[in-house]
Amino acid sequence: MPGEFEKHTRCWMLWPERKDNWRCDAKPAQKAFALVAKAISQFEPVSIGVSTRQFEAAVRHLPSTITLVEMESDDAWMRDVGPTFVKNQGGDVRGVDWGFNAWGGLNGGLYFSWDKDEKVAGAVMENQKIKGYKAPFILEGGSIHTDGDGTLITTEQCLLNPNRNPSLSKARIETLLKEYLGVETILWLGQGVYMDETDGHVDNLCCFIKPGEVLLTWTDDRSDPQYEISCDALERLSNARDAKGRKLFIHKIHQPGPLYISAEESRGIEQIGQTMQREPGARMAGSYVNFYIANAGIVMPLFDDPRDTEAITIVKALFPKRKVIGVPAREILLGGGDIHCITQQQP
Ligand code: KQY
Repeated sequence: MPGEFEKHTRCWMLWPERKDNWRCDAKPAQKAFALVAKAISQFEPVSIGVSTRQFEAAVRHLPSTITLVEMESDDAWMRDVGPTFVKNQGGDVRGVDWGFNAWGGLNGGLYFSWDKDEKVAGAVMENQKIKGYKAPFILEGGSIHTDGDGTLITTEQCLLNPNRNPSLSKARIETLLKEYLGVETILWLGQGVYMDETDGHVDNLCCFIKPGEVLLTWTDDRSDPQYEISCDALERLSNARDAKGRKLFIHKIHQPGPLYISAEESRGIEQIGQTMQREPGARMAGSYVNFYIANAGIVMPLFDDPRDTEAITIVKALFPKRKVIGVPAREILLGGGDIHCITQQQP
């Protein structure tokens, strides 16, 4: 699995529409997704899977340079329901189609059912005429990051969660990750970002900038539950060696907020029985690490927060050769994830 910072042929997204996850008929989320797609399309082609019902709305929001592909899904998290692309030495690309259970199935999953989501990876590969491998276990793309040089980072909270693959041991999961992604070393972090509804996806906590360098979400506030989580991750990363025997260089980026759902935002979501409830005052797992690395750019979430300026400065310094575009992303965060979670790079 190449690092995200390696060359892409395109970026895949899905169009949001479910009213029980996106407020006000998903209109504000659609605007935010369109801004993300337009920003990424400055750097690489973008394809978006859209349901038949939403096709006209998507056409209205998006420039014709963005390709719309008719595709059904249960929600809009392409990182998690799309294929994870892998590439061999000869440059052949294949997709890995993981099992998906809406982040926990009937034991803490976020909605029921997820049968349309399960078909998204296949639909993307078919669209691109790319062959794939069907992996016999549950995994979401947001729960892994690789450096393209043999190392993968993930969290115990997610991959060892009994609501994912209860019959698989840690050792068996490591073997499967090695087989399907061609990695040699797995670096296990503990928990993901505080209150992350995915059971701690690594893509909200920590990512590779390049082989040997990671960026970790941080807080200086010792009274914030995030402090312990980030300290634990820092310690594990500081003691780690990657697949090439390197010690990691660890950069920190301070979290925004903390950010909470407002009463108005909560009111705008249609509360239907089988979907996660979004109560006013609930803390959101906001993080600047949840950005997308495009070919010559970075598309990063902003939250209209005092920490935004510092976050942009850090990301610009880490990626001096890429143009950094900040996109207002609170509406995406309200749905439970962010820019990285709604995108998937195709090498
Ligand atoms: O972290 C991600 N990769 C996805 C977030 C999904 C949230 C579902 N409501």
